[in-house]
This record gives sequence, structure tokens and C-alpha cells, in this order.
Amino acid sequence: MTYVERVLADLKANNPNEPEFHQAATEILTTLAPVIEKHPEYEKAGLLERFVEPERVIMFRVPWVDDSGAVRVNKGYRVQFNSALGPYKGGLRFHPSVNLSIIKFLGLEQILKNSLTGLPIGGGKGGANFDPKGKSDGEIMRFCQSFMTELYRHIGQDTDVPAGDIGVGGREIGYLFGQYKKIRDEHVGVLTGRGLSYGGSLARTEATGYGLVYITEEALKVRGDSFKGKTVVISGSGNVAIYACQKVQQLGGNVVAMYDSNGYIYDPNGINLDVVRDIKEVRRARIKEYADIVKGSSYTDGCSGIWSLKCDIALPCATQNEIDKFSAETLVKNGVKYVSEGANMPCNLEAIDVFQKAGVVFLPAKAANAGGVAVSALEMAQSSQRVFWTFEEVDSKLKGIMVNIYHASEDSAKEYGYDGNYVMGANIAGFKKVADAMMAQGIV
Ligand code: NDP
Ligand code: 2IT
Repeated sequence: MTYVERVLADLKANNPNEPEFHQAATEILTTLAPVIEKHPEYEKAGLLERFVEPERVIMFRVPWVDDSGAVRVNKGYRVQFNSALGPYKGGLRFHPSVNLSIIKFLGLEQILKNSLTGLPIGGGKGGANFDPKGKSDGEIMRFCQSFMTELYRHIGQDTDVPAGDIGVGGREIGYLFGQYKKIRDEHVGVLTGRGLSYGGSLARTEATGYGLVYITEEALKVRGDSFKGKTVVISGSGNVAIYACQKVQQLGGNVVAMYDSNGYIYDPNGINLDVVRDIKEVRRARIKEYADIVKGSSYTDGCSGIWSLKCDIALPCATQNEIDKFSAETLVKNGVKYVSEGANMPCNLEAIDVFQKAGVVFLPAKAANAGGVAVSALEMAQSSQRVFWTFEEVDSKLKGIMVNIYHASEDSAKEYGYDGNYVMGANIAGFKKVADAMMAQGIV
């Protein structure tokens, strides 16, 4: 058994019933094998055993009172995975599916993603199995206050800096920040994705979606191509999906489909993003309404059918494991040329294999969606200096970071003889820096 195989087997045995964590760890560790083989000192230092074990896992009760006066209790989590490069950094997810396995897979991914940005941030992730759907503003506020009443003692601007993820957007960050400030009596950059009036950065809202499109644009550019005239399918209709759609449209691509967790809309004339934003951002309603409003469009119940639509570029931007082997094969049969992951781990391991064998340019999440956390780190920099940069400044830094990530991933893959394999390239490029920092800091 090799070192990598042993660590992976132990991880599965020691963390049973955590399928998403196993999946992310399998992808990462197997692709790191060539690096590990070159560095026998890593095994001596127990580097991989330490890398896959979170530095700290916090689990807590989140009690709150709903509008009818009933007491509700949810499970809260914060996994502080790795602080070798900087303070723990990563989002909070509020969704009924949240459990320890999901937070650990997200935290592990976050370490390498954050490393790829080139900025000084470690990896963490958190959340709760709370379902924000159908809750009043008052319920959301009380939940966020209760969540922060425990979390505040574990975080800080130089310790751990959470942000948004699924179900946590500007509204939730505002309530979380307000409660942190009240308890700690300090107005600091302890959360990112803050509103512009209280310390947030311009372009953070757009950053993940725009960054996804910038890195994909770079992949097109080096192949002498562009978004112009391309048919694009985007899954999801939340923060990442909406701003990916906006940027694709600005670059001349035709986005023909999007979905929410109930079903998908198809609009061959090109998605009218104003209508989507009004439904999803303003009214927090269902995307189904789009088909009643926009002539020539249709709605279909269920999500996976979206991958049977013919497209040149697929941008999965909703959640993990949206694309399985069958959906990947269908996309390939229909001529997809580029797949970039806006969501975290939206393609399962079999799907990635299908894309890579078919010669599809596949950009993995930790490279492709790093724009969000990158601009979060820029927000931290602005907070520390007590200054604000312009939208153009932040956007151009974001673009530079995404282009760098593309080339770092490409170059690392090439260096190890896996040209064009961006999964290997991103994992290796991200890991090397974390490994260096961990080796330098001793057995901690
Ligand atoms: P949002 O909550 O804004 O939007 C999530 C979207 O995905 C919604 O359209 C939602 O549908 C849909 N969705 C969620 N869960 C499911 C599911 N189980 N099945 C089908 N659809 C689902 O989240 P974000 O846009 O912020 O996040 C989307 C993805 O991007 C996540 O994987 C997240 O981890 C990742 N990401 C986010 C970053 C950020 O900065 N926000 C940064 C990097 C990655 P519905 O409206 O019905 O709930
Ligand atoms: O998955 C992610 O990178 C995020 N949800 C963003 C994290 C952050 O700290 O901005």
C-alpha cells in the first residue's frame, strides 16, 4: 500500500458515514500521488494525516423561536480545517441537507482553493441544517443571532473569517455581523460579503460568478476561442449562477437554461436575467414563474433534465453532485466542449472521468469558483487598511487572480506529465504551498 492509499483507507475507516468527505478526499489525495512520491519527507512528517484531519471541529446547538412562538433547534457547525497559510476562511451554508460530512468536504476543498488565490487565507467552512425557505425576515434574524451567539467566541478577524454560501447572502451576513458587533463591541472585518455601507467590498457579490466566467474565458482564449455565440447552460439561480449568467451575456454568450431546486427553465432566445433576479433575489419565489412571464420559454419539473439540453459550455452553479455519469455522457454526446464548476463538487468522480476521457476542458471548482473567496480576502485587506477600492480595481484584481489560477493549474499539470488535466494541476498547485507552510511550521 502506498502512503496515499493508506491515508485514504484510514480516513474512510475513521470517518464512517461521511460520503461527501470521502469523495473530496479521494479526488484530492489520488491526484497528489506524484507529488507525494517526490517528497518522502512528507510521510515522515505525517503531513497527509495532518492535512486531512481538521485542526478543530465545533458543533453547537442553535435554538430559536419561530413566528408562532414554537421553539426550534438546529445543528450549527464550524470546521476550522487548516490555518497554515492564514486565518481560517470559508463560507457558512444554511440548508436542510447540511451535516458534518458536507461541511468537512467543503472545508477540505477550501484549503486548496484558498491557496490557489495566492492570498494569505487558511481553510474553513460552517453552517447549519436550517432551511431559510419560507421563513420570515424576523425568523431569519433570530436564527442568525442565535447562531452567532455561539460562533462569536470561535472567530475573529485574525482567527477565522466566515462568509456566505448556499442560503447565506447579504441579508444573513448583515444579521450575523450585527450580533457579533453587539457581543464583542468591535466593528472589524470578521465576516466578508458585508454590505457596502458597513465595510463590504465592491464586486464581492459578483465575484464568484464573474471569476468563473473569467477563468473559462482564459481557457477559451488560449485555444483561440471566446464566449461569443456560444450556447451556455447554467444550473442554479442563486448568487453564483446569476452573476455567471450576467458576465456570459456581457461577453456575447447565449445562456439558454437555469434552474432552482424544483425544476429548470429553457429559453432559446436567451435568459432574461432581470426576470430571474426579480423572481429569485427580490421576491424569493420559484423559477417556474419565469415561463409564465417570458414568451417562448418553458419550465420542466425536476433538475437533471437540464443536462440533456444541447450546449457548448456547461456551468454547474447549484450544489454538490448535480452531474453524474449519465448526465456527463449526455452532455458529451450533445457536443459540450467546456465544463467549469461554479458550485463546489457539482460533478461526481465518474462524471469528471467521462469529461476528461472525452477531451472536454474541465475546470474543477477549487480553481473555477475561487473568485468569491479571493475577493473576500481583498475585502479583508480593505478592512484592515480602513479603505475602499473602486469596483474596477477589485474587478481587475479578480480577473488577474483567475487568469493566474488557470495558468498555475495548467503549468503544474504539465510539470507532472498530465497536460490538460486541470484537476491534477489545481490540486498540486494548491497543495504545494500548503505543504511547504506546514513543513516549515513543525508538527502542529
Ligand atoms: P445560493 O443559495 O445563492 O443559490 C443556490 C442555488 O442552487 C439556488 O438556485 C438553489 O435553488 C439551488 N440549489 C441548492 N441546493 C440545491 C439542490 N440540492 N438541488 C438543486 N438545486 C439546489 O447559493 P450560492 O449561489 O452562493 O452557491 C451555489 C454553489 O456555489 C454552492 O455549491 C456553493 O458552495 C458554491 N460557491 C459559492 C460561493 C459564493 O461566494 N457564494 C463561492 C464559491 C462557491 P433554490 O432556490 O430552490 O434553493
Ligand atoms: O465556497 C466558497 O469559496 C465560498 N462559499 C466563499 C467563501 C468566502 O470566504 O468568501
